[in-house]
Amino acid sequence: MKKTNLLAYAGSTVLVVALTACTSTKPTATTSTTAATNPSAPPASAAVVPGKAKKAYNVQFIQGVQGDEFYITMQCGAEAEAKKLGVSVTTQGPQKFDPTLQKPILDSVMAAKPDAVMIAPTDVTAMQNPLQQASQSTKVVLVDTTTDNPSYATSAIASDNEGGGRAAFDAIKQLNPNGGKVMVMSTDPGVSTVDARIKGFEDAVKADSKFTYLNVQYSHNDPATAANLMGSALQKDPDMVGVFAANLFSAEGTATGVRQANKGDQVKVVSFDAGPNQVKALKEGTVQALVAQQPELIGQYGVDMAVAALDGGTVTPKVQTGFTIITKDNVDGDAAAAIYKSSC
Ligand code: T6T
Repeated sequence: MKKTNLLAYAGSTVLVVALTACTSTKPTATTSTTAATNPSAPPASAAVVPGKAKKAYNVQFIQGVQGDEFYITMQCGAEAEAKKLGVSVTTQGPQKFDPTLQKPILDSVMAAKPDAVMIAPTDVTAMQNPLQQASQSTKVVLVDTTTDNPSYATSAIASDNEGGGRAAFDAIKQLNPNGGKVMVMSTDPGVSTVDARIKGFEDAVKADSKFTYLNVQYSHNDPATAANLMGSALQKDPDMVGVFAANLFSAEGTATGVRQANKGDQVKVVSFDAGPNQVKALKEGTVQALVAQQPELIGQYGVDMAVAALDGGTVTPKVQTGFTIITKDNVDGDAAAAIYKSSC
């Protein structure tokens, strides 16, 4: 695989909102959207952040799930920004990526009357009404995921997930120029981010006659389930050439399943996210490319937007962050900074 090809593709597809530098104490943003020329560099040309918040606001961050390096890294970005602005961020998340576990956390957070809630909703439908209701008494900032109708939100900050799915297919295509059968390993239907990634990937596969789209398998965000599903899928389609794993936990399980089936030479795996276990699989050669998001930046912008709204400043309703495509060739070089953290 040629590093330059993958990186060039990523550079041409990563869309970011460019925020203009300014010394104002409130975030202001241009509406321009630019292509990142270097996907390993932060996508925003210059982030505009308030100097200090007008008050020591209390921002509550509710993750999609605890212990996920994507959300841990987001927490690090949020906490660093909060410190800079003179506000507080408290973080908690459900044990599983599950709205029945996340809603009670939102309820208890709301009972304490926070100034703002920054949340990654775990389901597009189940979290719609609870968040709409919450927005009547607090600022709601969506980070990463969204719900069916996010019009209640002060701001929504996320990756270009559909574009990331397309980028994943392009990586698989470069690894398998002759085409073949490919599939997706996902989490659960109803998660906005992974659903968008699947769409981007599926549309791209279906537009390329050399490739056959098998299906999407749902691992419930559990690596062991993903590994089992992968083993069965390879028994059914032993000539499969590629898998797109749509997030961190499905990727961990996919790598295990491919390794256990001894199919590492034949099946090329490209996954979203860049947790430490995924990086290990990349270095070992079970996974060929990682589409790393910018969770730290998402957390930072989340706090910026909450503070801007509370201060009565300018809020950008939708902020899109970029990607870094990590391969074996750049993992220890200019892409190292894109690897997610296990602690702040
Ligand atoms: O991929 C991220 C996140 O973007 C997605 O919404 C859920 O899964 C992750 O947290 C990775 O585990």
